[in-house]
Amino acid sequence: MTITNGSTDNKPFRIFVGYDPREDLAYQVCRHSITKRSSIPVEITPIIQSDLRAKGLYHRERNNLESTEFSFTRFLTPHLSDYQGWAMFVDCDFLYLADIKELVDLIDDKYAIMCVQHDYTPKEATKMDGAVQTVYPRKNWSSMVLYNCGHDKNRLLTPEVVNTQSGAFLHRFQWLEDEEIGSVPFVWNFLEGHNKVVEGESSTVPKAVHYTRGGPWFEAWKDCEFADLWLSEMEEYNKEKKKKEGN
Ligand SMILES: [Mn+2]
Repeated sequence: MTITNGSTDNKPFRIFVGYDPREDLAYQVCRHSITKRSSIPVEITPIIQSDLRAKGLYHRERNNLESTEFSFTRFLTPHLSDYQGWAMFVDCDFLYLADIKELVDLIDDKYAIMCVQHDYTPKEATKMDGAVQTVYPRKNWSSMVLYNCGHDKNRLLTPEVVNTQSGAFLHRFQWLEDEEIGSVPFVWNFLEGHNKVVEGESSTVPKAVHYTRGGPWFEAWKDCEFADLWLSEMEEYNKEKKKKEGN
């Protein structure tokens, strides 16, 4: 299969990161963790709800079941990519530990989307800063998705659909048939507190940690698993930021 917008042409690989003002630092560190390790050009854009509202692309009323500001806006990824090529959406609560090129190399044009297909029921009733956690099939699948934006089926994902369809329709990818959803190894959406590293099995070592319960940028989660990795990445980000500001 040929890749329409991966590492084989000169266009940067587009990455949209869900942005929430309450988690600005998480976004900055996630972004830093991608760019620092990437051997291919990437274009990283935060998905900011207030910007999309100002542009008239988003007008849903906020619902208290939405734990982040990008619960629905993430599904604008194909539209924001002009329904061309491939693009990735990822939550801001990810820490990348591997070169994003390895993920781009898995892209297969026969799929409309590709993601980690978790079989997962969360133990916690609440997450992050007390927002309500809801349980549904395909939980967490939409948190990191490679979108084949040029695929005919994704043309159905218009701003109108994103603004009016139910959370179930969108998060369960109900505009697609099952066989149009490709699978990516779980290590690319390694759920902190759920997925485990098996000693001696390199295929279980996370390439991207997803602090889905809340990460070390929240006081309550500063001692979570892989917190040390996130904190050292944050220190490095802060140092580089200071250096840039000094110049
Ligand atoms: Mn998340």
